[in-house]
Amino acid sequence: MAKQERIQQDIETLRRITEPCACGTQRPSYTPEYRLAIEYVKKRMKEFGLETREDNAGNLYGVLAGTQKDAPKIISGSHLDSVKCSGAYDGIAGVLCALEAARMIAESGAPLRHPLEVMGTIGEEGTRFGQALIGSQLVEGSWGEPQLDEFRGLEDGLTLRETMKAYGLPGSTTGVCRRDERVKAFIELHDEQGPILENAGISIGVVENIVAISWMHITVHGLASHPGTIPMSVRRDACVGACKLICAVTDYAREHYDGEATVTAGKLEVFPGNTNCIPSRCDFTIDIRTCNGAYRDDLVRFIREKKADVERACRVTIDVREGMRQAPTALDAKVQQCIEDACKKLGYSWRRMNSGAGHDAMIFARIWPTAMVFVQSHDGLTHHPDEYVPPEELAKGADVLYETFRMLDAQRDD
Ligand code: HGY
Ligand code: MN
Ligand code: MN
Repeated sequence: MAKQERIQQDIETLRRITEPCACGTQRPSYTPEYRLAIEYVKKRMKEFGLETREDNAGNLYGVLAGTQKDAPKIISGSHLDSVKCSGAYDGIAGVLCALEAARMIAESGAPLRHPLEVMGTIGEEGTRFGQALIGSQLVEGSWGEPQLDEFRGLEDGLTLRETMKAYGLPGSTTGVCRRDERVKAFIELHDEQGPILENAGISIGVVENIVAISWMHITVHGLASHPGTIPMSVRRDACVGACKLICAVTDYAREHYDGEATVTAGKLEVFPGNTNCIPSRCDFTIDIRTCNGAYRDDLVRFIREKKADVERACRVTIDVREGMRQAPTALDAKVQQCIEDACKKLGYSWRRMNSGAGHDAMIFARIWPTAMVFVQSHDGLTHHPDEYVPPEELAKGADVLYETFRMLDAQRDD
C-alpha cells in the first residue's frame, strides 16, 4: 500500500473512534474511546516493528532501536486527544506521519544510530479538565503529583488521579518525567490550522515561534430577578456585564493589536438560564494569543482594569482568574535548519512561519531541542469536522520527517 493510502487509512480509522457527539470526532483523554484509539495506534506501531509502551500519564511511545545504545533519542509525535466536535487531523497527523517515517526507516535496511521514538501525548487539549498540555507537562516535569489531585473534570468533577485510575493507570506520575534524559531533538508535525500555506501554494511550514497563551476564567455575579418587573436602570444583569467586558477587550485587541494578537471568548454559561429570569451569574473564558509577551500582558492588564468600569455600569461584581499561562516559545534554530535542508533535498516548497496554535512542542522546547513541521490545512479549517489535509501533503510531511531524522542522525552528538 502506498504511503498516502496507508496514512489516510489510519486517519479515517481514527476519525471514526469518537464518543457520541453532535458532529465530527470527539475523543477526550482517559475515555473508553481514547483507549480504543491508543490500542489502534499501538497495533500499527507493532506492525511497523516499533516496541510500544504507555507511561503512567497515558502517553504512548513506539520505539525503534538505534545501532548505538547510548545515543540520545530522536522523538517525534503529537497528541491523540481532541477538542469537542473536532476534525480528524489535529494532533493525529503528527503521530501518523512520525509513524510513517519510522516505518520508512525500519524498512530501509539502514537503521539510525539514534533510537527513534514516536510519541502520542495525552491531554493536550483542555477539553476534559480545562487545563491543556497535561501529558507533555508531566513528561517535562513542571506538573506532577499535586496536579493529579488539583485538576478536576469539568463535567464529572473527578480528580485527574481518580480519572487515571478509572482509565486503568496506577494513578501516579512515577516514571513519567523525562527532563533528565538525553534527547537529540523533539519534532512535532502538525497541520497549520490556518490558511497561510495553502493560500501561498507552499507545502511545508518551518515553525520559528509558538504564541504565548493565556486562558482567562471570568465570573460575573449579578442578581437573579424577574425580567418584567425590574427597571433597566436598577437591574444587576450578569450576562450584560459579561457581554460588555467581552466586547471591550475584543474591540481593544482589534484596535491595538490586529494581526499581532487574538482574543476569543470561546465558552460562556449563563445562570440560572431561564428565559424569564435576569441572570445571576455568567461564567466565560477569554483565550489570549500573541508571539509578543508584552502584548499578552497588556491584554491581561486591560481585562483586569476594564472590569471595574463594567462593575460600576452594570452594578455587578466580577472575578478574573488567569488559568493557563504559557510563555511565547522560540524553537530550536539548528533543528529548524535540518527541516529546511530536508525540504530543499526533497524539492518541497517551504517557508518560515509562526504558530498561532499552542502545541506540545512549546512544552518540550523547555527541556529538549525542539522544532515543528507544518503541513497545509485546507481553508485553514480546524477544531471543525471538515478539517482536511490533502493526502499528498501529509505524505510530504512524512518525507520531511524521514529526511530530518536522517540528517539529525548523521550529526555528531553534543
Ligand atoms: O489551543 C490550541 O492552540 C491547541 O489546539 N491545543
Ligand atoms: Mn487543537
Ligand atoms: Mn493540536
